[in-house]
Amino acid sequence: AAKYKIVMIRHGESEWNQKNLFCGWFDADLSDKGREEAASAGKALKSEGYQFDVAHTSVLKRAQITLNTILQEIGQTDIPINKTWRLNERHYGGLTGLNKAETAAKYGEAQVQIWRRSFDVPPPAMEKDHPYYETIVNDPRYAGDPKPEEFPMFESLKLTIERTLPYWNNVIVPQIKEGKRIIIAAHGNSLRGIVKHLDGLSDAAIMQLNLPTGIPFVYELDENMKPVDSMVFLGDEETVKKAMEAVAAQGKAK
Ligand code: DG2
Repeated sequence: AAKYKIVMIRHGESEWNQKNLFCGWFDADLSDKGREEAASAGKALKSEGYQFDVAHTSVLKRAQITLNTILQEIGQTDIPINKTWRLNERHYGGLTGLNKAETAAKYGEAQVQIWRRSFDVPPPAMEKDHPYYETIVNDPRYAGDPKPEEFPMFESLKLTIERTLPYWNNVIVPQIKEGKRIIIAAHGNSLRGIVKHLDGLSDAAIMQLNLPTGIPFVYELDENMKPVDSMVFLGDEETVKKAMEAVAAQGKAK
């Protein structure tokens, strides 16, 4: 039987999602549409009576603004918010800032599909002469954490999971077990990592999952943290399906 419930959400559409650019650790803002998605998500949670004790998010503002908007909508701006790079989007390495459709036109859709969705093939590294290298590496929010030797220059989904799961297991799970009601506002790929873990999806199965922006989803877990109900979106099925297909299609050459 279900004992715990946890809500997760990928941030609303960012300005870089809108422009179809690989974003990763670049700190893009939400687009106007993304702000609306965040507000709608908050309203949907409110109408179902959701309240939370603790929130977790990344250090990136697209996730934080989404979370803050939701908390405003549900009248809970005062709950503790934990921010961690471990929930950041996967680091898109040298692809950061490139247009996904143009990259598909240049390298082929199959290659872009591998870069976006393969489990363990990483994107090329972000080199020192990359236009966003300095901005990301010298960002004061990362001073000391991650440690210089763990600071990524690229990440596959596998590498993303390796730094997200310790946070899930060591910080979030104990809170769930204490009975805390939790919301996580994060990113397409950091959340795919958590979903893969919870649902025990194979490396092949997780390739097929595209998370839509700004639609909350709920997991009901038993006492052993096994899902009784997986990824139940607070949105109508057709809208969710279309939004997932649109994310998948971002890697097509136009
Ligand atoms: C997107 C995900 O991350 O891209 O980094 O471009 O969730 O922060 O918008 P998010 C990015 P895809 O893996 O879907 O291409």
